[in-house]
Amino acid sequence: MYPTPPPAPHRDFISVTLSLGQSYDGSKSWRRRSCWRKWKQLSRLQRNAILFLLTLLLLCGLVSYISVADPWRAVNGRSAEERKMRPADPPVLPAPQKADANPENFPGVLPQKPKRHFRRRPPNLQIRAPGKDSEDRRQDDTQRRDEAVGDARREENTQRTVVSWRGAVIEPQPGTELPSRKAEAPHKPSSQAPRIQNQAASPNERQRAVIDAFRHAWAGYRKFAWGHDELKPVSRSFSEWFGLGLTLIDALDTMWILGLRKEFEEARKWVSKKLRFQKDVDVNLFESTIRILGGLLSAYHLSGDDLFLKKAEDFGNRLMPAFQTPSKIPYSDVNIGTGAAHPPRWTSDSTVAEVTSIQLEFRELSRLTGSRKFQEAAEEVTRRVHSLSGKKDGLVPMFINTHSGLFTHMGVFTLGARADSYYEYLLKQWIQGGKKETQLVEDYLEAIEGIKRHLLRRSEPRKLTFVGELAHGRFSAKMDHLVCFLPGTLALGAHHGLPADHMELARALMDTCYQMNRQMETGLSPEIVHFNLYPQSDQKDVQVKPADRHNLLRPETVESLFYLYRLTGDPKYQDWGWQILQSFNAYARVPSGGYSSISNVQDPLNPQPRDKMESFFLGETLKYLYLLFSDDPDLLSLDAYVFNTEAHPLPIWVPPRGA
Ligand code: DMJ
Repeated sequence: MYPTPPPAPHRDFISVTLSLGQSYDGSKSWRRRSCWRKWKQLSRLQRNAILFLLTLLLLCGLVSYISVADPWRAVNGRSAEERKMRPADPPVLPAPQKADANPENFPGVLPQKPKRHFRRRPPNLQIRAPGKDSEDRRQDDTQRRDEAVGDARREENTQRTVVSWRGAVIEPQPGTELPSRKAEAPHKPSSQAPRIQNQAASPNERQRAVIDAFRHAWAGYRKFAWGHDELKPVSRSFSEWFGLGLTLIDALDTMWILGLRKEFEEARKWVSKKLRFQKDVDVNLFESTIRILGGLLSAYHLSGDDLFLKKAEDFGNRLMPAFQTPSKIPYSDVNIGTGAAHPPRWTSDSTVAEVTSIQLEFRELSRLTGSRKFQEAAEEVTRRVHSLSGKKDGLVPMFINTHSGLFTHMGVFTLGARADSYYEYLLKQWIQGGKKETQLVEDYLEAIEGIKRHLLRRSEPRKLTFVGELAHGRFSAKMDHLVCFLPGTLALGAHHGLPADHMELARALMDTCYQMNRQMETGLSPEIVHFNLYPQSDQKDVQVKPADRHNLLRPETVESLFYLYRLTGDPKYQDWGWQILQSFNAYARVPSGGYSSISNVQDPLNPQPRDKMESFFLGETLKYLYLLFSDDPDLLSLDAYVFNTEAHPLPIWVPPRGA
């Protein structure tokens, strides 16, 4: 028998009494009828109160289920692979500033501690607010970190775009904002600015050797080429390309990172007093964007000095006429004084890598100034290139016509000159924007599959994995030294959640790039190599044609060594970089100051200096070497910064405060 029901309670308060006596037959229908009768007997107030209570209970249940279920799934439900692909913790960067904001008003901010990769050491670079005592700073920092984490969580709950690629599930980085939305709502000036001062850790022995190399290079530039584009170290003179102090601007952030404050201040004075863009001079859109615009933006971010942002905005404005073409694919050149833009004299084509490797800088300029036009112009190019036909499994041709907007010279595919940084910027824009712009990463992933399918081979006898070229269906075992950016880019992608086999490929290609240096008599890579594909021959793996024996002090091998060491912790990568630095010192260092590109990497007795120090030697090569020799993953953390193709670090975006 069912127990006797309790007496009906006193009705001064709202209650529900369900009598279960009488002719109970245990059937469901009886229970339904009986409940319904009781329900009808209740007053409207009682019924509303019950409904309200039930709804409340339901909501509480739902909320606690969600909060328990998510971590539970994360712990138990994920496959090992999925867990590997979780994006890094959200970086925290200061909100952007308006160009006219007063730099004195911007105290610094510590970025959120990113996930550590291998070793724990005190950070070398600290972002500080000069003039504030450390206690204030700590409190401010804690508060900002908390707020930023809160922002990131809120964002995570509202936006969850998932990119899916051949079984890979890549979640967007939480806490970042879609660039288009950012540009729509110009940012209010922030009370924060990033400032990096490396007063904390003293450089180790190898880093000191890089500083020594930089000082030597800088001494030559300062003495013989001050304010000019490039040093000619042998003839102790200079050469002009744009007439804009290219080396000086390219080297600004390197000086900051290496802690060369006196040199930085002197260069800053030149930028302030002498750098004028109102000049009747043609500049190459790509080269000037990655070196000058990128250099100024990065100097601004590291120093917090508003001068650099003002210069960047001025320069960016002067580049804009390049985008006024029938197709919206920009011309290669623009006159920054007159605003006349044009393609090269011999063609109306632009280079694919050039028009697709200006986006990081233009997007960042929009973010900082609140002016959308830079970002819109650059992203229109990305959109158009994305939808073009003529690709081969994600691989792009090398030229694009500025009138028709179509690819030209179809059927030739390379990861070297004219195409290289197209692939690099697909990945890096995706990272910059917080891993939400799925089209970018999908194009990148497709291209990597295309590389594997069409361009990857192994040499003989050492079976080095290399990336060759394809011309109208014919494979060529030729690889530019420029392609050595790829191991680093692949490793960076794997770090940000892309498939783990990208890291394996990165390691294999890194070995090859090292061998391209190692197998040369000077220990320095030539500009182009050809790989031997024939097992029976007595040839070496790496072969060089006489016309390709030069070395321009390029950064790509040491750039990738930096990423590989930072992301794996394997010390062999540092050792390899150390060997390369020794080789630069042995064969490219000019006693009176500066380093020179050389004509013959196979002749240590006469490497034939070419009398030119490219600006990227200071902007990239020495910077990457210095970072390679650092054991501190917080020194320009890869979770907080993305390096443009000229090694200028730009912040990974976070949402503006209070958004
Ligand atoms: C640099 O200007 C950049 O790294 C660019 O992406 C390729 N060429 C040089 C360095 O080799």
